[in-house]
Amino acid sequence: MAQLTLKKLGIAASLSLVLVAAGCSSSDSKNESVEEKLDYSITGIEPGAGVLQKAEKATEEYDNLNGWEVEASSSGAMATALGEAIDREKPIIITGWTPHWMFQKYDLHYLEDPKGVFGKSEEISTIARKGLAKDKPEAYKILDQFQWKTEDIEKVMLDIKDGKSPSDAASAWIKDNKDKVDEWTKGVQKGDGDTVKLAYVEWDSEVASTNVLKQVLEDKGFKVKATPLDNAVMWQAVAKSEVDASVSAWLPLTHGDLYKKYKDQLENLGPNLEGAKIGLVVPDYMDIKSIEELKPKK
Ligand code: PBE
Repeated sequence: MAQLTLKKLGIAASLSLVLVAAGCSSSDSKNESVEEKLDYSITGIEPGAGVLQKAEKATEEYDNLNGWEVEASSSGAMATALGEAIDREKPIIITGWTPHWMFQKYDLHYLEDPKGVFGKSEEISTIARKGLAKDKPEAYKILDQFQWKTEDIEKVMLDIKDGKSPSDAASAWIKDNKDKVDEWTKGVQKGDGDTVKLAYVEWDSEVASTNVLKQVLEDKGFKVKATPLDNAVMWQAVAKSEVDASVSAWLPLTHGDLYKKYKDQLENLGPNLEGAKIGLVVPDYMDIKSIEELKPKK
């Protein structure tokens, strides 16, 4: 009797093991397509970001993205999701951009975009309120002369990612790049405690650039107030002269709509960084090259 019970239990136990194993393999099946594993979803960032809006446009313009969703979140949450996916070699598609530390930390590539929804090459531009050149000519000169390269900004971004505070990362870069900073401040008289108001959005690239510029201005004797805003509000703040300037304007495409709306109410000082880019980005272990390869939702 006792033996029988044990035997029964044994059967029950092995049966449930089989069931558990079957359950596992059906939810984590090798047969599941990449699209199913992704749940037809693209990991996005802040709703106000140009790249997020373009990703939404892509789901409309590419027939093969029928049924796909772009999940808005934040730049930080996107970076965490990317890191976790990479740790487990899981598929993920993010809304990405260059310059960004993620390309130095991980092996990633942009998905080809044959329809050109994400544009080609972008520039990060400096925009200023009307009248700044007259009101604060020395600060204006620094803003106008500020320009650097992808490797410069990525160095600052990577330091921040690796734990430095944005202001420590900015001072370290400034210390190592005196020649570049000298170019930006060439011919500039000392600011006499004038306050310069900068607006930016808390994207990793803009945190880096704004912190560097803030310190360069402070080193020249200006007081700087840097205010993080939502993207559309940042553009509006410059247009309405509520702030003096921003180095976070992505053109021609990423913030093209905002530029069109406000271009007569502000001044475009031109690119501070060339060769920027936005698009859909995947880890290299995902065997996919183009947006067009993705399958629509069944
Ligand atoms: N970004 C970073 C911004 C511009 C800078 C690509 C996330 C955007 O998409 O609007």
